Parts: sequence; C-alpha cells; structure tokens
Amino acid sequence: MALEELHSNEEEATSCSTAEQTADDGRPAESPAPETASVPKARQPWNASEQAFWPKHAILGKAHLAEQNVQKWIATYGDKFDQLEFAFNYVAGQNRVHVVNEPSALPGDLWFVGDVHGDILALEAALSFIDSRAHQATIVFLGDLFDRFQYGLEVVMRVLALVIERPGKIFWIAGNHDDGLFFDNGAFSSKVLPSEFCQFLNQRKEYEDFGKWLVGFCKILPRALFLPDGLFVAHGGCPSFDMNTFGYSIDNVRQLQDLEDEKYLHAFIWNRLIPGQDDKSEPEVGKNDLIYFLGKMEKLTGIPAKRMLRGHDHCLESRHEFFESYYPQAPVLTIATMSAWYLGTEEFPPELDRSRRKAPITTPAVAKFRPGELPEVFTLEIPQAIVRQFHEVEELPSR
Ligand SMILES: [Mn+2]
Repeated sequence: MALEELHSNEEEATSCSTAEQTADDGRPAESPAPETASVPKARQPWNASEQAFWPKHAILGKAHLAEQNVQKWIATYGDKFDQLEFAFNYVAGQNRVHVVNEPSALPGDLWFVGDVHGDILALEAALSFIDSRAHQATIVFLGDLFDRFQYGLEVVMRVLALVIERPGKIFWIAGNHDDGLFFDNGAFSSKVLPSEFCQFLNQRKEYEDFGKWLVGFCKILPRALFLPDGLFVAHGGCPSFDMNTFGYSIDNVRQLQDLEDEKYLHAFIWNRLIPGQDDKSEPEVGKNDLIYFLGKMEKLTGIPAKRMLRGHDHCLESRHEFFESYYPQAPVLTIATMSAWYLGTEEFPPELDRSRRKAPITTPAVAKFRPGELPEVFTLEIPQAIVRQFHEVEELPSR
C-alpha cells in the first residue's frame, strides 16, 4: 500500500522543462571522449502537413470510428496474442532484462517511441514518420501506452497488431502504467492513479476478457534492453548503488540472473532519473547511480554500457530532453511521443484557460538508433488544426 501511495503523484512530479535550453546547445564537454563528448543537436523538425497519410480516425478524433478498428483487430488477431514474435528474438516472460550481445543482431533501421498514453494521433504520426524513413523498421516502445489520453485501448491494439503484422520487428518495454494495471475482485485498478484506462475497462464489459489478458501480458513484458554498442534502454531508471527503499543494493548483483528478481526489475520502470541530481533519493536516482549501474552491467554482460534512453518523464513542449549534467560519463536521453499536454495532471501555463479545454499542442518525439551515440531525436510537427481537433474534449463523443 505504501508503494501505491509513493507513486500516486508521480505524474505531477514530472517536469522535464529544460528541453528548450538543450535543444540548440551543442556544448562541448570538458574532456574530448569521442563517443559522448557533447550533447547532440536535438531536433530535426519534420512537418507532417507535407504528408497525406493521416488515418481517418486519427484526423477526425471520432472514437466510434477508432473503436470499429479495435473490434476488427480483436476479431482478426485475438487468437494470435499468445504467440507474439518480438524483436531481438525476445520471448515474453523468458527473461526480462534482455541483452543483445552480437552487433550483427542489430537491425539496420532501429527506432524508438516514447510514452504514448492513449494518444493515437501521436502514435499514428510516429508510425507514419518512421515508415516514411525506413522500410519495416524495428521499433522499440518505451512503455506507458495507456492512461491520460482517451485512446488507450486503440493504442494497445495498434501495437499488438504491429507485433503480429511485422514479426520480429517490434519490442515493447513495460512502463509503470503498463505494469501497474491489475484486475482484482471483479474490477480493473492501477498502481498509478488516476487511471483513465481502468475507468474505461470497468465501464466496458465487452473488453473485460481482453483487459484481463493484457494485465497478465504486461507482467511478463521486458523491463530493460542492452544493445551491443552500449545503449541501455528502460522506461524509468536503474537500481541505485546503495541500499534502496526495499533494502537491496545493486552491489549484491553477482550475475545477470540476479537482476531478474522483482526488487531490481521494479527499479527499471518505477525509478526516475533526475537531471542535475547526483545521488538517489528514492524513487528518484541520479547520475552517480547510473554510472555505477552501467559499470556493473559492463562487467556482467561484456557490453560497454555507456548511455541510456528512457521514457517516463513527459518533457513538455518538445517532448524530449538530453541530461546535460550526465555528460560525458553517462549520457541520458528522455523522449515522449504525445501530441498535446494532458489537461488533467501535466503542468501548463496559468494563462491558459482550462475551461476552454484546449489541449496545448506539443511535438511528439521519436528517436533513431545510431551506434556509439545517443539516438537521434526527431520532433513531429503535426498540423495544428489536426491536433486541436483531435484533443478538443468537447468535440469527442463520450464513451
Ligand atoms: Mn508516462
């Protein structure tokens, strides 16, 4: 119970506010370490209005149209959910810290999508953009597919359909919202409150079976991915190097298998790395925790773990942030893939009139893998009219 209280306010604590400062700042680091010497140039804006591939349901924001698709997906794919073929030859549940040792196992085109949180518009924008750049790219989702925006079911189904349609090309790392979902005493609930997705599932009995399956599935999703160039990917953070809340230290990890213990797996999705913070104050961890953890992982995996890509924080406006203070020892990039600020819990400027329910526009970020460096960030500039139409609450049918 203490755990749930601990995390119940996590969204409000989120403020990833320095994206503007880091965006154009190619500041050189003190030492000229070749791989991680400087904060990369942040953005390459891309104007989606040049493209004509917007799916109708996303443009119109009509829930019932989107839902027709979901019902079609369930009818088409429902019996395939237990034989999902993930990227990197991952088998769900086999192990949850997945290490890719061989550089030859890296796909040619590897992309990352951050927290989507039910924003099907942002997801479709991300997929359209990635598909325009690469044929059948491998795509890693960093977790938190539902809650907050209202199309959580559609987002989950779209990702599951992708796994089936593109065998071996999709990877889904659990986020805290995914892991936090459960079904108990006849109702869905979540360790992260509020949970809009639970409210939806509890109102819509026709999705109860699917929801129950999803609860179990989220529990066996991977929690961390290590790539052979040294990139560590997880939703939230890493275990801290001294005794943490649960009385365990990463120091006690003697082999990779030890990390499969729930007390360590917990850290990957629930801990929060804070820019400018050196040491832990659980559930937040800092630069020194990450440096220590990466060093430990290098000894255990033989991979020179050097840098981290994560989601979890929602990085308002440009939806991404480089942690400059972590350079050059342990560079970190956070991305989020959402097209507007969530009006419920995210901070937004006081001059905005909440009663008008205009969701302020943001540019969802996606990232492209590049060996030996943090991934390259692309911010997607969806036409403002589409974003406004999609997120304007009074225009959406209630359901
Ligand atoms: Mn999130």
